[in-house]
Amino acid sequence: MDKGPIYDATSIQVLKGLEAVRRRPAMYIGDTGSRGLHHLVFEVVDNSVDEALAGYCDRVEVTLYADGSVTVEDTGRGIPVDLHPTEKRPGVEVVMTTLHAGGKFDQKTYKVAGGLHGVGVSVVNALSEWCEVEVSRGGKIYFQRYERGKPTCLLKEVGKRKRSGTKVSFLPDGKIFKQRGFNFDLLSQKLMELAFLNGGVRFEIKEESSGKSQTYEYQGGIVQFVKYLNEDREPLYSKPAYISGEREGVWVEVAIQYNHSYMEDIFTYVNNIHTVEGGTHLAGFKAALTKTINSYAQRNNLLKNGSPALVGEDTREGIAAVLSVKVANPQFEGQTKTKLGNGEVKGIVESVMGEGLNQHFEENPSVAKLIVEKCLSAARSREAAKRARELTRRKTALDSSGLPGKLADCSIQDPSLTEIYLVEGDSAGGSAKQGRDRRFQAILPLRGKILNVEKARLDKILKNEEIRAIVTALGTGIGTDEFSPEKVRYGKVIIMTDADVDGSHIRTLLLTFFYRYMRELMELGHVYIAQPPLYRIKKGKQISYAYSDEEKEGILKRLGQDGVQIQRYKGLGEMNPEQLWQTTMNPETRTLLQISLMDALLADKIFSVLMGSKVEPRKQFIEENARFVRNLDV
Ligand code: 0RA
Repeated sequence: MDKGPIYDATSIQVLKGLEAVRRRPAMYIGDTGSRGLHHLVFEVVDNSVDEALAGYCDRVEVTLYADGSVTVEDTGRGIPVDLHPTEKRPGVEVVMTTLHAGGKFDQKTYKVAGGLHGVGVSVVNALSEWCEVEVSRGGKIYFQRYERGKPTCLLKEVGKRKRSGTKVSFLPDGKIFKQRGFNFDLLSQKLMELAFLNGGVRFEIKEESSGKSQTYEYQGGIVQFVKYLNEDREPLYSKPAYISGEREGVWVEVAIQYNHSYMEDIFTYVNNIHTVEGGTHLAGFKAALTKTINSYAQRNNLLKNGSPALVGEDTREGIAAVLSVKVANPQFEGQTKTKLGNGEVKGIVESVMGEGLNQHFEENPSVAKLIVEKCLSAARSREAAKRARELTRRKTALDSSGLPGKLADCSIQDPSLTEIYLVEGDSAGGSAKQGRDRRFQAILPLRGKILNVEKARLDKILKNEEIRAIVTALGTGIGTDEFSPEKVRYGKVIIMTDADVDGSHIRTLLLTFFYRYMRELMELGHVYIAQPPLYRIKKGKQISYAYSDEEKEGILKRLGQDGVQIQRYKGLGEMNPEQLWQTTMNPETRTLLQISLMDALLADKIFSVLMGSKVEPRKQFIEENARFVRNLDV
């Protein structure tokens, strides 16, 4: 069965398709870094989830192996194995080796067009050193292996099994990916998200080398998701509202629960893809929320006589919500292709949600009343914030150029070339000012406390002088109506703090601020953390810097112990301007840590837990996730 020609005229055509994927992988999976690598796993998992959505699969299992390979196994129908009518090859071989063949069999599932997901398992196959697929279907087990996309054998029967399913194993190609090795925690977090979005389906992940494993299964779906988001906050009432419905082939599902914080936490999904940049579905959600709350409040005389209507942001203060829509032909737009563009979806979401929410209010008047009161209080503070913002413009000590007095600006104006250092303390700020390259590096020294923005409203946040200086220096404005990331005056915003507990606290506060109020700057990769050295090691005239304890040990081994002087830097202030430049600021020699929001849900959790008001979850979280917290605090 293994003999005979594998390649005929049609399969040569096909291989040309996969060759195109290998030549320009970024076109299909976004990039060839860590993000693209992990994307491969989700490409396969998405297919399993499609089976679950079609009602055939209740389990997806991911296993990571020490050699960098991975297996995704599901209990779906199994990829068809019968001969494809026109290709004259087994369906599974066509699916594995033909671009965009995945959805052809099954028009009903919501396939993604344009986005990065849904490009098909064949892309995973093309970008793998080897790939093996095992299909259980019709009582039999079938197997085929591929190398760099090409079959190395014909599809063969290898056993018998009653249950159906698909098992895809692959090793990402070392020639294509810059680094291999999957991140258990990242994949695990994403599977948790899928488990919330697909209630009742069990997702499991295992890592062979460490023995770690996780299982996620939520019967309650997105209602449990919202409860999870609010876990570290105080909910306003106990039971989240759940609304679902369908119009014109678009499925809409919403869960909402308000909490006592001032944060707006809305996670939106299209076909299980997190739409970081929002889009028409989110617009419909917001419109329905504002309209429904206003009309309910009016009808029930909950608004004071003559008080103005609640505006959108009033109705979103302290909201935790998940919006999940399923759209047959989603159009993705935006910088990261995570913004839904389909115009019709806005009205559909608005109508489904408006109806459902109204009904929820009528059935739960006490909940409705609590929400309206919360919105009214938000409206009052919005007025106060407006006054505070005007104060920002007038009261910050600005020089003639309209910039904060303590900012040492750079001479170049082109943001693609410039960077600003936010520096802890005046003395380090002084060294940075002297040491910098003033053509493209600006310095803003920060003194005193940065406010914890998780616990305060915008009006209070804007009274904080340090934050006002940051906002003015960056030039982006702040707040729902005013924040414009495209106005940022510097391409890199670099946080530079001491390598001690205080420094790490200030760094977390600043990151929380950017995450909550300037998230797009983070998403677009503008935010960085400077990496000052921990040690200066001197032997004779030779000076080395070590950025970690391991590095220090390495250097000491190399130099030998005699006549070596080691200085441990506790603060940036201990370095003179020249040293600071050389070790931490010179683009030729420094390392910067770029903050990436690969996982928004995890980031959200980290910030709400670390900076929120409940102490117990914080302790527990730090214990359970020491690694993440450390990562954040690198
Ligand atoms: C093509 C058609 C059908 C299912 C699949 C592909 C499929 C692909 C993958 C990849 C991983 N797991 C998968 N499970 C299914 C429809 C099958 C049918 O009509 O019977």
